[in-house]
Amino acid sequence: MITLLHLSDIHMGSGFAHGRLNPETGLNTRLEDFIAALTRCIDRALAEPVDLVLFGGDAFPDATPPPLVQQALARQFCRLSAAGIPTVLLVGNHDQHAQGLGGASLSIYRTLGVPDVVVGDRLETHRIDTRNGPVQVVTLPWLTKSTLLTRPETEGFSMAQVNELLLDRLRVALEGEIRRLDPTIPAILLAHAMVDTATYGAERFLATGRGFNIPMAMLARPCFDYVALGHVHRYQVLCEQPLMIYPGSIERVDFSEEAEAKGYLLVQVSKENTQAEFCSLPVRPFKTIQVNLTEAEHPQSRLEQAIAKADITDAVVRCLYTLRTDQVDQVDQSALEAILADAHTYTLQPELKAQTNRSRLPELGTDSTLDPLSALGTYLANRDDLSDLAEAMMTAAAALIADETEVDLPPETADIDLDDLDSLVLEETAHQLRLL
Ligand SMILES: [Mn+2]
Repeated sequence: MITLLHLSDIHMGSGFAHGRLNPETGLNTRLEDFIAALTRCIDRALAEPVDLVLFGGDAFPDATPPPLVQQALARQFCRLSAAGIPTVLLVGNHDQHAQGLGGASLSIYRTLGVPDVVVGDRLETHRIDTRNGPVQVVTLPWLTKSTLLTRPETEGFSMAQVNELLLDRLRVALEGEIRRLDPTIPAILLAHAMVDTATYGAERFLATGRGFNIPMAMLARPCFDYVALGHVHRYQVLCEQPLMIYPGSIERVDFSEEAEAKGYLLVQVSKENTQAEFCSLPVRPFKTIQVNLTEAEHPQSRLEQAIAKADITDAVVRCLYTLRTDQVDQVDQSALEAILADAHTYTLQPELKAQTNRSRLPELGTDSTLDPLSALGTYLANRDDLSDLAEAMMTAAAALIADETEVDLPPETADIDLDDLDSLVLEETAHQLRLL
């Protein structure tokens, strides 16, 4: 039996806006929180000690973390290396560099030849000798179109067709790895992917790359004794046989993770019966206080009551309140700030209730016979702030409506790599245009 620790989605260096400067260390307190969470994971791996550590991808918010952040992560993983605990670092979408292949932020470990560290930046099977015997780990990093397909192969294809083609290629490539597995040795699939049956988390707001969903059945293969996932920030068990789990992120990246438990998994892998235990981490609480003051007779005391009721000590707090324009003078911000002083950090986010509905352009009216391009043209003609982009938007919209995937954009957008454009968003725009 192999005991392993499975963690994922560290995102070290993100969410600084929710922290403050620690005058004693000169560091943002949220960086310190993320370091503390990772340190606890590594402490546990060493204390057990586990035979293997699997990291499911997304080490940093992007592939070029500042040296300080890069070092903070390396310092923790090097403790595993020093203890002789094999570690697999999988490349997530946030670790990939837009230019070139491979995980720029993680491949440094391979370049330096850090002992017992394996970098999973392609679909590959690694045979790893642990102190409790050998194990096979198939790494499946975040896939993009360029990982499995060349540009000419996808020319003239719609996004849906490209996704189909990608899945076909993946099916064949994964089958190749599976057939080469030794059935007498425990086998694990470590994948950074959006599995179609997962419940979404913050990752859907964070991902800028073009990704695609993988059907669960493609990964839930009986040859695997455990399927270790990364990418979705919410802890969830997707499948029991084989056991397939997203451990989620180890710290809260933003408010969308307010209610989620954060932690890592301790997994006992065997050919007969794999068991996993979710171990929660004592991460910093996030607290949303939401109050509608528009009907309140005494907005200030109503707001103060709501804050007093919430457990804000050491929490990252946001206070969202709606009020009428005539109530603005009745809210004393400095008094609120005094009450919120026990919070780790806080933001006050007042929203004025609109007195009138937003007016539509009369030209757009309710005339449903207007074609999408004319509608977009009318809209742009009324938006002086978009005049620089108007021509490019019209060209792009026309191409999208014609279902063309290659869009010739004007020179001012030439520094944008088309592969980085989230064409799903563009497609969505096209759909909305059709609905105008
Ligand atoms: Mn991800």
